[in-house]
Amino acid sequence: MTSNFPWKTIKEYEEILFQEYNGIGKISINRPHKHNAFTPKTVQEMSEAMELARQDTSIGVIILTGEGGKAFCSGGDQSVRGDGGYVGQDLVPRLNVLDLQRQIRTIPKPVIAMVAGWAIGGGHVLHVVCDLSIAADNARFGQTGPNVGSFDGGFGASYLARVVGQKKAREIWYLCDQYDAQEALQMGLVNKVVPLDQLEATTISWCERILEKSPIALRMLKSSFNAELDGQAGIQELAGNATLLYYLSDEAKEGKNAFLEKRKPDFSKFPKFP
Ligand code: S0N
Repeated sequence: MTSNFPWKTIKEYEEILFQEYNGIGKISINRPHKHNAFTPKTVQEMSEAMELARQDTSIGVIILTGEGGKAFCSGGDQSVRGDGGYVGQDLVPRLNVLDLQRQIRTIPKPVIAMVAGWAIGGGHVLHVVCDLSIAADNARFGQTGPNVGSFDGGFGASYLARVVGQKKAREIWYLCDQYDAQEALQMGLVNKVVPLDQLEATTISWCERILEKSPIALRMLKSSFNAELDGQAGIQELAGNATLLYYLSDEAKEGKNAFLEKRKPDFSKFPKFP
């Protein structure tokens, strides 16, 4: 699937592409020969790119995808799965995709999964944890864990159940069936289905519409959606954003300035809202 947009590389990696276009960051798994299955290195590169996208104030929205048009991601690369996790070049077993899932969930910018082809296993969970999912008509979704000797009982089970409901989530995991794009749309697993040749243009168009919106409103909304489900970690995220807003106020600035000026702060002029 060739791109019609002038993406610029932000940083070169071995197993992913990390690019930017007009305030949109794109992180793309580049292992199409394995249906974009991830190794510990793929995940480590995605994590670094996600952090760079977070820190880059010119990026307002991130697309997560896979190269080749035949797969978004087919999960953990089973050929490097060892005892205790997926084994990287340092021979240490890891399941570092869990860290990436949390990054996607907590980065204060919308993350959109652009899904062509297979979104399977741990690759399916990656699209589930994204804020939005746009699917090509060739997309196929499913979990394989109970067939291949694994399971994701974290976001892969609990958040999936929040998205599609308990009965459907249990069906997805217990039967390990594969679902086409229309079925995914019907169960609320994806936001939109488009022909494959319109996938990128549609995703960019959604990103551009999001970029027109207030970044702080989007940030607050993302952490508000998370807070209901994520317990203390969710409240911390939402409260961090409340603190950010408070820092921006004259009232908070008065406290800081008074300290630096070695005087008593005067908060009397600030309204005590009802
Ligand atoms: C996607 C499938 C159904 C596509 O079938 P198709 O079209 O017939 O293509 P294939 O010929 O099978 O594949 C093309 C080439 O790609 C290789 N390949 C595909 N997927 C993988 C993979 N996951 N690992 C390694 N290689 C893969 C094929 O081998 C083939 O290569 P060649 O041409 O050289 O033979 C089909 O490919 C399929 O079923 N794939 C496997 C899907 C799967 O089971 N994935 C792993 C699921 N588990 C995880 O992802 C674990 C990670 C995880 O997220 C997790 C997180 C938290 C807690 C636990 C877990 C956990 O589940 O362990």
